[in-house]
Amino acid sequence: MATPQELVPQTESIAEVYATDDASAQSIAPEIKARWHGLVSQFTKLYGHRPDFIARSPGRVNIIGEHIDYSLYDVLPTAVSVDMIIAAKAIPTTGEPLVKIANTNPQKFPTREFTFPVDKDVEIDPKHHEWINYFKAGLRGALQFLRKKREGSSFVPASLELLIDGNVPPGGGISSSAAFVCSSALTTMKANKHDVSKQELQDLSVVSERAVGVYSGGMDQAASIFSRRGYLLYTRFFPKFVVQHVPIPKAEHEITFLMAQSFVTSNKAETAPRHYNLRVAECTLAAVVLAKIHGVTLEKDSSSLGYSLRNFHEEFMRKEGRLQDPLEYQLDSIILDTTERLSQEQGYTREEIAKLLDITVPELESTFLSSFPVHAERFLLRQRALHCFKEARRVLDFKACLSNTQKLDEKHITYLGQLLNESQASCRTDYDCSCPEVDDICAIARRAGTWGSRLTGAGWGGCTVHMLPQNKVEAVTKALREEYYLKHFPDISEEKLAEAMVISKPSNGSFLAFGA
Ligand code: NG1
Ligand code: MG
Repeated sequence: MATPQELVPQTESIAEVYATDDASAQSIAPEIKARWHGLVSQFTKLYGHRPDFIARSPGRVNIIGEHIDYSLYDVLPTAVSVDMIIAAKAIPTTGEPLVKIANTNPQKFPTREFTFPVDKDVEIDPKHHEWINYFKAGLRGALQFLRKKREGSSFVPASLELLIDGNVPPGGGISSSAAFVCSSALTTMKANKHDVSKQELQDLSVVSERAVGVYSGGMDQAASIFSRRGYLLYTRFFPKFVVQHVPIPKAEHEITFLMAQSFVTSNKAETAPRHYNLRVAECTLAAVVLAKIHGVTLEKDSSSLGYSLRNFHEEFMRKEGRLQDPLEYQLDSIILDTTERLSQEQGYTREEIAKLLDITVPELESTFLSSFPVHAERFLLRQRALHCFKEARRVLDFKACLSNTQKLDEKHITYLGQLLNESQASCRTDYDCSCPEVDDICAIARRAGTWGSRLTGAGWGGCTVHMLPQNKVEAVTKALREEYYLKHFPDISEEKLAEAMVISKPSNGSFLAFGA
């Protein structure tokens, strides 16, 4: 049986690779190495000297477990090979620290310079959406961490010269934002001589990314930081954060994951009050309403609004004396119970929720709906909670199927594909986070031979992921090309088409590179 590596030690440091050391340099995929070398020579041309190091963090694809990380349920993503690499040189600061930040694509991402105060937070204006905001988010989080660590001694952050190169499509559902924030925080740490552990980088990157205005969970950062080449990353958030590397067993026909962009861009910063952040609020409200119905008290947890469905789950099962039961059975009971208790298909108004919680509407708003703007008349607690519990169950089933066998047979594979398809159906109906284009892509891909097809990431556009046999890749990409891309975007260039569909190989997470 393939044995997944047990928990990654919380203190494990970020990997460091050296151009002069064959063994460590070999652990890196050739396409990443080529970009790393190119970036060093461009940096040297731009600033007149070589960078000290390169910090790198990749994008991610979520295989299964959508929109449940902020409810603190387990997810199963992995890093992809597209990434953000930052060449950096630390310069001793005189006066206020100065950041010079350039991009290898200056037309799209113009060069900027800014200073920031030594002892106050770096300012970010989420309303003024600028590419360097994500760098500032990582910088701010890392500096908060370093200030705390060096309390008592006077800490003057280094000034920075930076050159950034990214090939994760922005707004494309594979988390360019986490790649950017994690690599920025890592850059700041290294430039200020702190050897950050993976766990530290995870904690501060999640908080940093919220500074940009989205109340996300921790999945993207975990995948970007902890993933290992060739493995999926089973990520647990409750009761505390742990990860496990899960190998994909052999199968008769080699299993391939294909990512296909919809090219429908959902700008989260803008749509969050009706989409992403509203879902976070709905899940939180479902958790507190269910807790109230069952007479259990929730302690605050690490989710963005402090009360999660996973936390309710735990307390409910504790009350029932069922914490020893397998999680799968616990979830089954909770699904049945929720179907009965949260019966309003049409959703719940603020007044109705306040009444259920025995509080006033202003109290409800100040406790749960004031950290960020939420635009909604009705909150679909039933549908959101049911999606969450059922999706959590599918993650457990998917992982069990991978872990319990050495070789996947036809039956296993059909089952895995079915879980992916059920996840998509639930995202479309109960969670309402798909869109017609994504549904169309999934239908075309299935007809052409995928085992399972679904959206990946936040949805409302973005990216899709497909599980298929290697020998069907050609048929599926051809069908998507003809029936989706050329139909929706008749003027699409060959270059853009090549970017649209990518075979996603589970890749390595963040690392620092030296030399070249
Ligand atoms: P995207 O928008 O694809 O980066 C978001 C969240 C995740 C997770 C997924 C849905 C951020 C940074 N990430 O991903 O935490 O909730 O949606 O599963 O907002
Ligand atoms: Mg993102």
